[in-house]
Order: sequence, then C-alpha cells, then structure tokens
Amino acid sequence: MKTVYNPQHAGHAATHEFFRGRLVPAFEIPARADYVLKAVQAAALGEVLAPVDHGLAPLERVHAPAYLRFLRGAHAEWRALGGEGDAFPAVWPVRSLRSDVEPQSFAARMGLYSMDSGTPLTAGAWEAAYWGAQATLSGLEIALGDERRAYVLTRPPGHHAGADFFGGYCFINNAAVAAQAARDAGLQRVAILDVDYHHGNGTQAIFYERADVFYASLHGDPQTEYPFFLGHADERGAGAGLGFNANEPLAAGSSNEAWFAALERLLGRLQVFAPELLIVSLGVDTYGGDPISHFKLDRPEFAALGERLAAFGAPRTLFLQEGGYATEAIGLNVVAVLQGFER
Ligand code: SP5
Ligand code: ZN
Repeated sequence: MKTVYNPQHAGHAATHEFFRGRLVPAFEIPARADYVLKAVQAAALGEVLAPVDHGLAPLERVHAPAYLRFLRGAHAEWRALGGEGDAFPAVWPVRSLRSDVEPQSFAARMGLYSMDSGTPLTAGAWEAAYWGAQATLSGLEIALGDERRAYVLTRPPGHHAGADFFGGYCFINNAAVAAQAARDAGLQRVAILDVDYHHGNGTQAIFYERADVFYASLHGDPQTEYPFFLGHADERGAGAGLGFNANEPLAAGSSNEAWFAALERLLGRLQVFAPELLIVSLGVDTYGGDPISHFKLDRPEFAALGERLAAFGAPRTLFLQEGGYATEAIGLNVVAVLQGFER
C-alpha cells in the first residue's frame, strides 16, 4: 500500500494544551507522525509519496470560506496583538448568544470558530492542516486509480473539525474533504467508517442531512468521553440523510469483544449501503496503552481490524490518520491495521 506523507506536519508543534484549567504537556505532537513514518518504512509497506497541491477549492467544498480565511491568518493576528506562543480560545457563542455576526475582536472570533480550549492554534497549524488536506486529496487519487487503496499519514487529525470550527486537535476535516472530492469526481456512494476512540462530530455534522455519504462510528460513549455533545446512538441522520448515519457508543473500558461486535453491526449497515469508496478515519487511540482513551485494543486486534476491512471488500479504500497518543506504539498499531488489510 502506498503512503502519502505530509512533511508539513512538523511545523504544528504545540508544547502544551489546556486541560482542567491548566496547561499540560500536549498529546498531539510531531513525534506521533515520526514514529508512524518509521514503522511504515521498517515494514516496507510501500512507496512513501509527497502530497500534490490541489489548491483551496476542495477545502471550500466542505468548510466555510470565512472559517478558512480566519484559520490561515489567525496566528499572525494573535502575534500582531502581542500574543506569545500558541493561541487558545476562551469565550464561545453558546445558546442564546449570536453566532451569525462575526465580531471584530480576535478573541471573539477564536471562540466563534472553535469548540474547545484543548486545541492549541500554533504558528504552523494552518500549513500543517492545509498540506494534510492536500495529502488526503493525493491519497484519494491513488485510491481512485489502479492501486485502489492508500494510506494518508498526516497530523493534525481532522474528524472533530466542523464546517466552520476547529477543536479536538483538528482544523481541517480530511475525511470530509476526501468524501466530497470523491463525490465531485463522480462517485455516487461514499462511506466513512470512523474507528477513532472519539466520535467524529465534525464529519457526522457535515454529512448529517445527506444520503450520498454514510457516516458510521464506534467510539467512547459521549456521556463520559470527548466530544461529549454528539455521538449518541439515536443520531441516525436527518432529512434526506435519515438512515445514513450510525453511531455505536461504547462505555469507557469496553472489552475487545464488545468493540468487534459493534464493528460488525456497522459493517452490516455499510454492506447494505454498498459504498464505491470506503474512507477509514483511522485513529488508534483505541489502544489499551493510550494515555487519554479507555478501550483495550492491542496489536492482534489492530491486525484483525485490517483483515476485516479487507474482507468487507469495498472497491476502493482510503485510510486517513486520526488520533492515537501512545506515541511510541502508534506506528506499530497503524502498520498492524494496514498490513492486516494487505494480507
Ligand atoms: C482526534 C482526536 O483523537 N482528538 C481527541 C481530542 C481529545 N480532547 C480531550 C483531551 C483531554 C486530555 N485529557 C488527558 C488527561 C490525561 N490524564
Ligand atoms: Zn481520538
């Protein structure tokens, strides 16, 4: 399997993130991608390619242009105001406040365009996220060609980012960009299977009223797990999209048996949908050793996931890197999935 690697990830290097009102060492760090790249090369998984620039237009098919404009200039604005280091939001337009007027204040716009304070907006965030989307589009082209599959190695991740907000370490929703680009390339049915520990609230929201992109996710129950405010089992889609969204929330600490049973339920749904392309939001924070998550998968389970996805038999499959914070293990965990798929 070919890998498209986004070298610009390294410029997005937060040292700290907010957690319980304190700055704690950041979890979403450059070493994550470095370890995965090393593991991909050590396993001789296949060629490692650089992203090709597809421009801003495919990002604007998913994200509000005003949001992208803000994101591109945000860190420079922060610095111009005398801000040092990374920028964090601290005020949000929650219920009864207006989000239809873009304020002039930088602090206010940080809140308007974000969902949490746990996502440092670094000096390199825009470049890293922009090139991550380009790597995604490059991987999609490979998967839509004779290769029929590809892996995109990038960070920051994408699945928490909504049409007009960042959060959950995410800025550009790569899975959504890929799904929309596939539709624009002529595919009729695209499925996104999100196996990250966290519910992909951004991806779900972007396609919630659409029947052409099926979003399916198994994740830690939002009653106790981030992102808390989306990802319940009763979210089945709306309007034309009713029936094209499926969530399998699992209690923190759930067994591997429960996890694979939920995976089977989702794959059953997707089999009926018969996607022409399967996009896998591949977070490996389901690993037992993950420092911020509470499932128990290990190397054999990751290999079994890859094998099961191969058996699913989608005509084309695109793996996109999402979470996974046991830094030294994530390379081996990701490669286990990909090698399982190739077996
Ligand atoms: C893409 C992805 O996996 N995003 C996850 C975002 C999780 N944000 C909340 C993180 C809270 C970290 N708390 C760590 C406490 C460890 N003692
Ligand atoms: Zn996650």
